[in-house]
Amino acid sequence: MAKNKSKAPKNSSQHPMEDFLRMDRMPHIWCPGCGLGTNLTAFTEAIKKAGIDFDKVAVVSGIGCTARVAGYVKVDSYHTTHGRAIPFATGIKLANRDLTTVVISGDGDLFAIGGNHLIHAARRNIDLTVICVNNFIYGMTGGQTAPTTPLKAYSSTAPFKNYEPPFNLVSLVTSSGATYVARWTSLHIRRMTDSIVEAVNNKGFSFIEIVSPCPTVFARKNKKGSGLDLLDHFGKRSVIDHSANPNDIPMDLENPIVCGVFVNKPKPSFWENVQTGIHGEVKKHRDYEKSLSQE
Ligand SMILES: Cc1ncc(C[n+]2csc(CCOP(=O)(O)OP(=O)(O)O)c2C)c(N)n1
Ligand code: SF4
Ligand SMILES: [Mg+2]
Repeated sequence: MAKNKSKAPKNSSQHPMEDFLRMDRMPHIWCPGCGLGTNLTAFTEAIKKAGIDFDKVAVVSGIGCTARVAGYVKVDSYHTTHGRAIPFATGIKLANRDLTTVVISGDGDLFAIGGNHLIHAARRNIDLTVICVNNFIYGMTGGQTAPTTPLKAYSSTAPFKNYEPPFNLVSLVTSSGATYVARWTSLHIRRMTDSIVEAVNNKGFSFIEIVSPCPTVFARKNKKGSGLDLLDHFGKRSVIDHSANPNDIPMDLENPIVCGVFVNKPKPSFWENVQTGIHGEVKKHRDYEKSLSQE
């Protein structure tokens, strides 16, 4: 792929990320201490590191605080409707196969309203990278319970605690067929960056969960302190174990947050399968027609 056209800052007053952000959209809406700025930095660093031209990247988001990323990156980007980032991205990828297509969205967007699209894109091994920022809650809309809210956590819709077990995101996407699956926290900046490089290079469905602090809603409702306190908490609780079975590493409030790359097993993507299949079938059909004309 072509090298990206990133340059060093032109002068000392230029922000180091100016080449990759829509500066006319600044200041952003994210709260102080939110993990989203760090996660976005890791993403842009990863694209630079992968040597991918930013003109060859498409970013697609649904709706939510995380989904605002689509409005801030200076690439072709689409801020779609709630839960619909994956079908939108699938269309982009199938029509423009040289575009590195990345979905960046929240846990609620991708696993609640968008859950069906997600599991089927994984099953089909569509060549997408999906980065899910898991802050355990619907951040943008005021902290309602999400499918990721830990058991016995508080939310604005669970004032007496949540009694629904959460999804284990890495287990769900692995069993659905994803060919690259990783989990990191916003504290693991370098590992997260390297993982995004691997994910965009995988020619199939790649999924990265980023466990990320939401100080304004999740931490406040659960008395977890500031964004920095949450990062400290993630740092103390996380362990890296690439050999962990995704089914055995649920996310809850007490146990270790097991991070790592759990799946990296490329297999033919949906497009490759269709191409191979259609070429074979067309040849069979032509051979058959030829045989008829020779009778
Ligand atoms: C069809 C529809 N239903 C509900 C909403 C309201 N809504 C907007 S964002 C959101 C939740 C976002 O949560 P998440 O994806 O976890 O993102 P976060 O804000 O936490 O980053 C909801 C329910 C909407 N915009 N459209
Ligand atoms: S509400 Fe939470 S997720 Fe949204 S910007 Fe604020 S801290 Fe971040
Ligand atoms: Mg969320």
